[in-house]
Amino acid sequence: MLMRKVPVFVPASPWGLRLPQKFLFLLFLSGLVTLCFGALFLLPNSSRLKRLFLAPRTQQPGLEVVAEVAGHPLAREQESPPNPAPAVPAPGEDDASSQANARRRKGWLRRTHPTGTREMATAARSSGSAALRPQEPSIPFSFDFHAFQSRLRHPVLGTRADESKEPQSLVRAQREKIKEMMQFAWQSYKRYAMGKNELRPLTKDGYEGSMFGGLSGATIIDSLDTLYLMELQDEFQEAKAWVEENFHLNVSGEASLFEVNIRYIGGLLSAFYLTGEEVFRIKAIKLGEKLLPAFNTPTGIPKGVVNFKSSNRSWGWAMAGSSSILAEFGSLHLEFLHLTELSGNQVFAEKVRNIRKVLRKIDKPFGLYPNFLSPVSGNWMQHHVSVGGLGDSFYEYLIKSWLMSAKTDVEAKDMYYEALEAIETHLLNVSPGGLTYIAEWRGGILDHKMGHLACFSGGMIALGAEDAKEEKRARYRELAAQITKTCHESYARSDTKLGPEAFWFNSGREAVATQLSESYYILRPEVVESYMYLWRQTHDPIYREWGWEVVTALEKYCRTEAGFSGIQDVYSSIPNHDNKQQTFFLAETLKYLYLLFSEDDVLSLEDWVFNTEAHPLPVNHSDSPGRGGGQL
Ligand code: DMJ
Repeated sequence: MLMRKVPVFVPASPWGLRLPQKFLFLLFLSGLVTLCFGALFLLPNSSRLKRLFLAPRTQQPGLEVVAEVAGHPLAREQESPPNPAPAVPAPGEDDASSQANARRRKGWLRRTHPTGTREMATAARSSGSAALRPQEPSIPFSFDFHAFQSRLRHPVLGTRADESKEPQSLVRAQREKIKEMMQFAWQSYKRYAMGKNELRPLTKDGYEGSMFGGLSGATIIDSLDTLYLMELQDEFQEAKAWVEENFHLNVSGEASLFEVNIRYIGGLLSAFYLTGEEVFRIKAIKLGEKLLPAFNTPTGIPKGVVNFKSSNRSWGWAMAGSSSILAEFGSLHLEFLHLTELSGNQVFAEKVRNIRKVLRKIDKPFGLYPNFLSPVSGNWMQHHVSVGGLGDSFYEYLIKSWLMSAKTDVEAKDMYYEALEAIETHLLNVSPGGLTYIAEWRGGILDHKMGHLACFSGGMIALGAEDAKEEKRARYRELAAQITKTCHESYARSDTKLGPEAFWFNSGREAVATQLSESYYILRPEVVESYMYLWRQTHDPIYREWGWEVVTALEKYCRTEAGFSGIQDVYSSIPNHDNKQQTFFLAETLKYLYLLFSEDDVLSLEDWVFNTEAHPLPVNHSDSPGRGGGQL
């Protein structure tokens, strides 16, 4: 039987092509696509098309971040959940990248102007505005940096009136010395630890620590505004370039909400407000978004630890992990309002307004704010009250919220003066030797000690004195001076002329540490911070004298071959270094010292408030013409 050969079934394509024909057709098609795609590079102004078609890796690093914040498809770092609030508009990307590169090539703010100062601010303005060019109608920009700058009452870096009057003055030389210290601290960090969070000057290496959830470069971001202020232009450029190229947010560790906020967010916000450089604004907002999950609690009081990857928790040591800390959740207000101002995203302001609401409502024992609060129930967890560690910057942010709002946030003002009244009544003491101090309160019992951290309060009370009720103003000025004098005593009574971490007033001893574990000095700023505010308020030369004592002591006991280090015992004149150059030494201690020896119009207090890491944030001068709907 003849078997008929069954034809092999070759399915025809919809166009009736057989396999070899199909292959040839596809080959031709792919060639055509490659040709068209390649042609994009040859077109004269193809950047817009490139933006449509190219993958993120081909963009400038700074631009990738712009895209991330804008929710742009180019987003490379997809670490955070999609932002439910309106996306931050991106600036003109092409202009920003090419001009930023050009600026880097030329060197930013070269000394074409003899004095720097006003001119420097102008140069920064144009540099910033170039990065923000609003000509791209499809990508509107919501923050008008020019208008913001025009509202400032003083040039950012002042007029340097003292330099023209007395070019060789002592104060100028002192300022120069502090600038040299900053340069040395920066260069040492750069040489041995660039990109790490902190420098270890003895071992000459870097240290990441565990507070920042995998974020790096804390020293760089904390230093940006100090470098700018001191006109260390090359160093500022180095820092900025690092932020543009290496500051990545795709981390997944556990971080302190407070520390990331005051150092990173604060540092980036200030750098933006001083320079108008978009990269700082964008990174600040993006990082701010990463902090938002910490607020997912029944009360909206955030937990202290934010897990950049998953859930959040309170500090294990804070009431067995169940409490949030007053100084931490109470020190977000300034930065978060500015995040809203710069992003148009209300979510940041809502978070801190809610914290305010909870605190306003809750019962306060004797009008005092205890340090631990449950983010679940909204109840106090313990009756420990302190103007030092755990409580400190909460009070600071109340008065500064009032000032930053250009004196419109009356609620903050009222809360501040009510709290201060309670502190005065229940915590304030005068020692037998006549030293005024703020003790710590434990359910009605006083610990007669003050921490170094509490020494910021002299400056805070001075800053708030002017807006107190008429009958309290002189009292608060005097109180500020007395507390600052006590803190100076804690320095003067040590062998190194640097102050201990905590000092006591009991058993006949006054303003000294009573045990070795409290005798260390880790380059903290609070005492010189108060000198700076008291100087600006009184112009009493004693504050510059005291400030200079600190400079001398830092040089003698804390300067090492490879940077500055804390010391373990201020009562020993043979220093035992702790091998850490803290980031706040560059952000705060050196900045406040420099300002102490500067004219009052340098970062004028009319225009700026300093966050608790000494990063200047602008006052909302909403009375000025052209003000556009600010939130502060
Ligand atoms: C800084 O990080 C801040 O000033 C904070 O408010 C308290 N402690 C350090 C410096 O001592």
